[in-house]
Amino acid sequence: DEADLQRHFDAVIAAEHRIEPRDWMPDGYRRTLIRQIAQHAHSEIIGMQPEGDWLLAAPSLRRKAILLAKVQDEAGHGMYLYSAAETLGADRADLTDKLIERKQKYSSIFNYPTLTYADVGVIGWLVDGAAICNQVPLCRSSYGPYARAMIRICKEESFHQRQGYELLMTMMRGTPEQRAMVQDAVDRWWWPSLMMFGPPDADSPNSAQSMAWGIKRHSNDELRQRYVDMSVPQAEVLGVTLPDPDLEYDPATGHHRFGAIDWDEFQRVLAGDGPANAERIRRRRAARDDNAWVVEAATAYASKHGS
Ligand code: FAQ
Repeated sequence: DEADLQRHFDAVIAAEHRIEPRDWMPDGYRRTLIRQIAQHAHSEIIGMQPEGDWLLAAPSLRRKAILLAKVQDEAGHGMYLYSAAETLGADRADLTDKLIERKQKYSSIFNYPTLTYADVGVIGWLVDGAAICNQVPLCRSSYGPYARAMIRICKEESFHQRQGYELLMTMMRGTPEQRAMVQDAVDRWWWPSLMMFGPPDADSPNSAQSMAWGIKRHSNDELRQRYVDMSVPQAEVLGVTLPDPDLEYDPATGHHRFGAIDWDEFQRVLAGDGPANAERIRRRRAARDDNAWVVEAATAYASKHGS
């Protein structure tokens, strides 16, 4: 009966084994996973836009080839993640509709515009850096298909991060104008990148249950701290200043203290009022609607020829 199934589920979680699609799971566990995996998939797909904006203006053929490969990887990540959500009974077209109708979220970070080519480098360095910090522990998530998708995604994110850092290193060896461009991009992206980890632990309604289920392995604040500690020495090597006068190493804890995050800004962006929210959703809606004929044709073909 249900109590036996629940006991078995609890024992699998306690033993750090994986839950697989055909296993019994509590409704809340399924709902939480669909919510998080869908949000993650939507982030990858919407996340193609800020960098995609530079595909036609990349400064060289080499940079264009690199950027094209990275943006295509992001599409691939979205696909693995939608597949993982489908193993839980979700429907990909329905998830896309929920994104467009703003019933499901995507990461706040992709609601900021990319003003110069340095932004492409900073997205690789900081945004992919934050994504790795958050996602490496998800490779040990209790739900098998999600954990396995994360392994491949993290390998690709590590490469993305290095390409961003390399791009910035190249610009920092360039003209004073190029160095200023890098610093300006860092100034605009640093604080939003800290918000990627989610609200402070005390205001994070989902963390405790998600950690008890082994979906999340660390709290939002723990991962944010790890990211700050990781980024400070990288900023020094690059020769940029992180825009936080309170950022300071604390020898007593071995961690960097940092200034107060503007959580009002975070809430505004989540509510749909960030600099690029409307544009991101408008384009995603247009992509769905303009390409509906492809879906119709493929569906008709599959029903005639069997799939
Ligand atoms: N933006 O209770 P919590 C990438 C929502 S990386 C928007 O703490 P939870 C790679 C949260 O969903 C970015 N919403 O929630 C890339 C919840 O709302 P809900 C994607 C946020 O789930 C790089 C509410 O606030 N990565 O795409 C944000 O326990 C470059 C309360 O928060 C992932 O999604 C935010 N920043 O923890 C692509 C990683 N933070 O659903 C292209 C997987 C929180 O109740 C270019 N996700 N919210 O209505 C996670 O690890 C978790 O879901 C957290 C949030 C840590 C994001």
